[in-house]
Amino acid sequence: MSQFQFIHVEKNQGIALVTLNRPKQLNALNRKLLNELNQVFEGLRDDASTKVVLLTGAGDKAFVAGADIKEFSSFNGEQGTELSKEGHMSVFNLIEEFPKPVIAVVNGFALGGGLELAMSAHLRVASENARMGLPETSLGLIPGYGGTQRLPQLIGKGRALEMIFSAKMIDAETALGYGLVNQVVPQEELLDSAKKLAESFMKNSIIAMGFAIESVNAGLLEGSVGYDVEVQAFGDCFETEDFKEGTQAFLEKRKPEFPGA
Ligand code: DAK
Repeated sequence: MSQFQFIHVEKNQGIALVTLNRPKQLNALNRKLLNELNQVFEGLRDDASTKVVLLTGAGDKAFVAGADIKEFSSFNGEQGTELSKEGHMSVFNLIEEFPKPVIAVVNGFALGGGLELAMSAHLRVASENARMGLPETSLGLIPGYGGTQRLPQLIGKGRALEMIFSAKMIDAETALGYGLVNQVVPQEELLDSAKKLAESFMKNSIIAMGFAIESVNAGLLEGSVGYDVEVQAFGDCFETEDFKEGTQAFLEKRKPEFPGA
């Protein structure tokens, strides 16, 4: 599958290793990468030889440091809402509803859209140097790819809101204690540990796992309007002066001064 600019896919004995490959930008998610991710997952869903998917970032520094701030800093409210909706459907929900296990292999920073991507996977293994957070409020935004819904599902409302309000990162041990990741291992053992986990799953029925994923998701999602509210509120953020100041400050490498109100 070398037709992709930002994604590398390697298949071996039932395991597909999907590597997001923009290491100079810490694998930040731009539209092209998200589009490619959609194509990769649609291909793997229909590929009978793939039983389990591992999703990771290139390099030893980052899983994904968020959505590409340069790209989204010029979006308006309508584009924000539209792209958030599109991203939910084409990538994050596709992964969450994927009928075979998807394991996020968190090899460094997983921030903003990067943590949201890791949370859309069915489980997460992390390296000891991994750092996770939702820094969106420091940019005048809210998490717009399901983070307001999936983080409280995984770690509870109080801890989730603390992470969102503080915009601070937590380390891998704290994430393990919160239940945000399933395992923490030294970085050099990360991929092997994730592969061992995948192999242990492959001894059981992948078809049954697909039904389990569907059932677990139904229990959490059906009747929930939270994602719709997030999409709308996320778009509204793009119309605020706080958003303009937050993203400009990042690009100019300075601290933001939010006008508020
Ligand atoms: N976007 C674009 N470039 C990024 C980036 C990002 N998110 N994160 C890092 N980079 C770039 C840096 O600008 C830098 O590029 P150069 O200056 O070298 O050209 C390069 O990657 C290396 O980063 P640093 O030099 O900053 O590396 P450090 O080790 O000093 O710091 C860091 C690592 C991860 C702490 C720092 O890079 C950082 O704070 N990164 C930004 C984290 C962040 O705020 N991420 C965004 C969260 S908000 C949307 C839906 C969802 C979202 C947006 C839109 N739509 C539907 C429209 C989600 C938003 C978010 O994810």
